[in-house]
Amino acid sequence: MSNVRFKGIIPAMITPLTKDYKVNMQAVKQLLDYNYGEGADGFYICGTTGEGPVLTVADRMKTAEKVMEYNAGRGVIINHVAAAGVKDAFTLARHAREIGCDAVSSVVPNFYFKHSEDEIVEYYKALSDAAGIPVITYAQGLLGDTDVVSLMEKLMKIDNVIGVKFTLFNFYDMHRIKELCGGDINVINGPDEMLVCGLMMGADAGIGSTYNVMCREYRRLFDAFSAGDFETARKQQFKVNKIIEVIIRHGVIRTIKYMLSYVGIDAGDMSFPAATLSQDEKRTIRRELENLDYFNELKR
Ligand code: MN9
Repeated sequence: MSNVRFKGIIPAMITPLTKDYKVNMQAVKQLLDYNYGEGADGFYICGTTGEGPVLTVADRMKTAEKVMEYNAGRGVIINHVAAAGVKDAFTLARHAREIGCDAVSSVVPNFYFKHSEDEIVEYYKALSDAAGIPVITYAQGLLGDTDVVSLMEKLMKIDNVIGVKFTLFNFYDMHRIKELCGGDINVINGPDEMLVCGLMMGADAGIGSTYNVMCREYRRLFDAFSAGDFETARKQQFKVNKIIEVIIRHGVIRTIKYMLSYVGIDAGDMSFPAATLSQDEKRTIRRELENLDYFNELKR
């Protein structure tokens, strides 16, 4: 079977929270329904965007279970399981298999200590053993100065490891990774603001935070690219980037959560101790989005 299992547009699901920071399952369901309606191919859950590493293991399991139930086979579910304690990550990985997730994913260990290339390889071996389902590794800032191409070459030798979510900004490296295993490697673009670059350099799919609120636009981008219509793909990228600028300026997760209220989804605030958006900030965001003509389009 090909390693390239995941293609298309996969929102990195934000995790809706109630006022007392419990996961709001009703809003999880709404979020899935909404994004499938906008053309999503599946979801990446409990990642950075989903605040996974700051939720309790119990909350992560419950969220994953509910996602699997509501998803009802409509798309793929990749469950990010990294935790500060590796035992928790392995527990979450086993659980992901039990509930039928399509894959697990994990940033490199650890959130506090820098590990050598060999140690990172050992981690993914143990994770793959625990998971027993496909594993998407993760190239991002925690890698520090580790050579990502040589690391990926080693990781791809591990059973179950099928690819990488690439959230670095060196697309030359991305392409060198895509050339590994004769191209039989699932490379997934991380930076939403450069999805078109990632696709051009060989990415098979995109996983992104801002897809939660602009899935339809990314769908168009991806479909245009797949049809060889690079000019339309580029225009779509420039269109979403105007919104991304607003989102980044006001804080990615909190702004996306706020924007979801436009489509009737109460995603709440970011986990404590992140500050909630003030009424003033909300007004500013709304004004900035209205200036881009996006607000009305989003609401439809
Ligand atoms: O999942 C996200 N990266 C991280 C990918 O969370 C580290 C991106 O979607 C960014 O949030 C986005 C905005 O910079 O590109």
